[in-house]
Amino acid sequence: MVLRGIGAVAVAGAIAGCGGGGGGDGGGSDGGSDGSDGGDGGGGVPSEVEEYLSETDNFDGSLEDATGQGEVTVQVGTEANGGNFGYSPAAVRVDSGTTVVWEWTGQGGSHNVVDEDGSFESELTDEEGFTFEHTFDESGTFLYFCTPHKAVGMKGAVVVE
Ligand SMILES: [Cu+2]
Repeated sequence: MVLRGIGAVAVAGAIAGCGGGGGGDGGGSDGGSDGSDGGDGGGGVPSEVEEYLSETDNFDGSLEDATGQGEVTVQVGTEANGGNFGYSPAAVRVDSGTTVVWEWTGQGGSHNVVDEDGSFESELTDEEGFTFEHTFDESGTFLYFCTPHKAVGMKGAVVVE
């Protein structure tokens, strides 16, 4: 029953098509151009990042684009905020799955890397060459700070796409 119904519709369609007649089949509209001109929307700085880093003097208002890299290094204890109290770059954009490696310069006393939401936290150390890493598997915005120097603006952000 059901099959028969469908068949009838198909036949009717075919007949209609034939009747429509004649014309040269046209092939058609190849134009198309497929839309999607890159773009991708990237580039914007989340307002929570701008707000969080508003008193971080080495944040220039943009995110360092580190997408397409499996691993990114952020220096800890670079010259900023009235001493060697900066993360550099202060704000990065990465793909999910990227590992961020923080590397201590040994300048500016003891620093650490503490996520505001508790996703990660390093030791507090002044050891040059010390590293701490975290792999960002989920997209989102991560804000972090250095405990002794948060008050002077030693803060950073990782935006994970
Ligand atoms: Cu610090």
